[in-house]
Amino acid sequence: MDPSRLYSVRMRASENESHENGGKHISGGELLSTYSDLRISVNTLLEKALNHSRGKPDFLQIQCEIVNQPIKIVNPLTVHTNEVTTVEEGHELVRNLLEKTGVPKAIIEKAYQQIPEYSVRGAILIDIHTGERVDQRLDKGVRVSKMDWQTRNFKKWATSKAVPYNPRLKEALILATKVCNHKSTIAELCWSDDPDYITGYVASKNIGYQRITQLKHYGNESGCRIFFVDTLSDLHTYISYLEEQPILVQWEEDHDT
Ligand code: PML
Ligand code: MG
Ligand code: MG
Ligand code: MG
Repeated sequence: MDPSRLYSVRMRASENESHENGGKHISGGELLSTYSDLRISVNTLLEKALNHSRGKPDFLQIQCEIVNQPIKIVNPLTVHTNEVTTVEEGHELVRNLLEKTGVPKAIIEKAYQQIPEYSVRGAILIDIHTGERVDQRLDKGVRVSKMDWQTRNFKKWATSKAVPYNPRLKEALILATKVCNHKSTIAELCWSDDPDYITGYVASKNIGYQRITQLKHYGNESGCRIFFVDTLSDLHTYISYLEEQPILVQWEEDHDT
């Protein structure tokens, strides 16, 4: 990849009108591409939008934009898969892991009480001291963007760690790695809004990317993505890191801890 000419390629798809007109979110996707790979890259995201378990989109947008800022290279978070036998056991583990990252118990419970109220496309930001949502982005939330992981390096990493070449894991791990790389992020909690995918995760710089095999029941289309943040002196700078700072995840064996 020639890092001097990378394009950010973004896709979003919805049903019953566009997202801003109240349509149902179907799919979103992000990648970084060279100019010569743009056709393939656009096609990858087009395929993702057209074959989706949440439905067939009637609004679909793919946008390509040159990246002008310098790209930061980041080592992937370490991955661990926790097998659980019930959704309840899954959420018990979420609570334990979040506490380990430094989110107080009371704030975890407050966040859980708020989850059913959210129907947000992106992520919501919760302050770990007050338990209040601080992003002010309503139903849009914050969309983490401008990030990727070159296929060859991802495959090398996956083989070495005996992790499956799961594109979903890859996308989520890229996002979690970017989010947890910022010092104001204490932890991320996520599970998919896709009815056919029930594995989710808790991630932080210290505990890594902890997959949990059941965080909802099949058929459920409610997802969750929360970033627990330490008091942000500058919300604008934090959100602009998430949306604008280009990140390439790259596994360097010697930097692996
Ligand atoms: C999503 O599908 O939007 C999130 C998937 C999170 C879990 C991915 C994994 O580690 O399997
Ligand atoms: Mg998505
Ligand atoms: Mg790629
Ligand atoms: Mg989804």
